[in-house]
Amino acid sequence: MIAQKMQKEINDQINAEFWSAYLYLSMSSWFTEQNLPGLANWMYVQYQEEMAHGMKMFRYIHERGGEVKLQPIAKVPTSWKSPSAAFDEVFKHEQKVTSLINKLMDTAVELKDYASISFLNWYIDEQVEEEANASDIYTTLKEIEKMPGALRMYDKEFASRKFVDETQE
Ligand code: OFO
Repeated sequence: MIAQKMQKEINDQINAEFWSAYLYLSMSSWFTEQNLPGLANWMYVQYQEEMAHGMKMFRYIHERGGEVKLQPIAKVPTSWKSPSAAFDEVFKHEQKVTSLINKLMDTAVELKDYASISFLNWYIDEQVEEEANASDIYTTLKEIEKMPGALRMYDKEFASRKFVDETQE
């Protein structure tokens, strides 16, 4: 049985993951409206990934005999000043999520909840990739977004990205 404190914090994180999904879906819509379908697709895949991150926690709480308590999803922004501004927000948001995951790990360690430590290790590794991806795209966009031709070419690189659910063992 999972401890109440751990259960509450994972429930809060499910909400944070679903909020991330909602943010990236909003960004996907905005990129579509900017005629950047590749980046819109990248964001749509990111939305699917965040839903899967939340659902992995959802299943875990049940596996541990706990209760899932879904909470309201707060409002998300709907427009950005530029493509790089959107990715700057992604990067900063992912840094925040990393700190939330680290706090969850602190609680698991404090409670000597070894199952949760093992479970959360997946998220610790995932956050390294999430931050690196956002930072790389931000850096490139910052350099090229004033050059329409280069921006269109770069956008095409993301058109074929497909969602692969890495949360299923
Ligand atoms: Fe779930 O990794 Fe992004 O937020």
